[in-house]
Amino acid sequence: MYFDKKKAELDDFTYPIGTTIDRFIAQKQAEFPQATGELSQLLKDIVLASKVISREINRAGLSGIEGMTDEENVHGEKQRMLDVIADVRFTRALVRGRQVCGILSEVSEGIIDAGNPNAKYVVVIDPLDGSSNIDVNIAVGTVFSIYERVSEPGTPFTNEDFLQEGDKQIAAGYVLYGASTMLVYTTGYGVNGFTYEPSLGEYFLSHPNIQQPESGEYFSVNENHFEEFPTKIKAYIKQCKDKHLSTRYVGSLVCDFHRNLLKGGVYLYPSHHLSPDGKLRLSFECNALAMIAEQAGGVATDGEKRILGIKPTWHQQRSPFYCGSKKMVEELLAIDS
Ligand code: P6P
Repeated sequence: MYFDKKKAELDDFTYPIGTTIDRFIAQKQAEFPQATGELSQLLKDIVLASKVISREINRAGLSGIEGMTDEENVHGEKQRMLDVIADVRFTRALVRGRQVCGILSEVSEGIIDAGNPNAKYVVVIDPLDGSSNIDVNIAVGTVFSIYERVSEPGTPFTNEDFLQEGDKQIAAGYVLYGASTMLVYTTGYGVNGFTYEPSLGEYFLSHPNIQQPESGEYFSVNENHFEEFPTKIKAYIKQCKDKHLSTRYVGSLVCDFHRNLLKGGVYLYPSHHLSPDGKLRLSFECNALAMIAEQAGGVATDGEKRILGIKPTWHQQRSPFYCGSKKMVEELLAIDS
């Protein structure tokens, strides 16, 4: 005999599941009648690869893929297996999605030819930033930038396509493989965050229209080379301590950036004698996060110039990186050098 469930009892089973990322992307595309759907497809290709990487990371400890390969990257740094796996997953999804003509990956040597010379977009990606943290189960991230190529569609891509300043980004975002997997991105019209529900294999809009608090209680910096930091930075760090702000430094850029984005705070990676141009890479890490920060009301600078206005001269160009809550970064910039 069937029980007649009262409507109120059904509410537990009929609550709205929310907006999936695919539906969100489609809704945003509809706001631009001239949109062809190429950017939407490209974003979905990144979403797909991120789901696969989320699964690999969440079982890394069991599948023996936490260790190192015998490969080195362009900096002579040993590559981890998950770096390579993430690189393969993202580049394969992008190539098969057919919306990019070329991919510049922090893991791969040189520009990857996507075999789609008519595609109008290029992607610059750090497939797995902070991957050394995986062995100790600390969150890591993917950082990506989407640019419109400057070379003619139908011709081979050029080096210039991958040396554009951050202001030229069509879209930028990151994936944080943390306690939950989140994808946060912008196309220049605000910042939105999506949380992955593995049991459904879907991202759902969980953080609409993210606004970075104008100030915050956190500053993120590794002070191992404090004495060699620029004077302005040393003075700013002392200011933070005098205000009893809290140091929060995970050593995983996307993690630190995401916390500061939601709670308010500032991330500092200064130049010092061992890294005269800073450690972070302008094209692979700084530009995407700087676009997200500015779109959310924050500020991103190299200590003098806006990050997004810096024209890279080479793919691996590094930059000092000071990024976060508007008032906190402005206080840093206001300090006389
Ligand atoms: P340090 C990871 O290697 C990374 O690129 C970022 O994710 C992180 O914020 C930074 O370097 C950590 O660098 O010198 O503090 O170990």
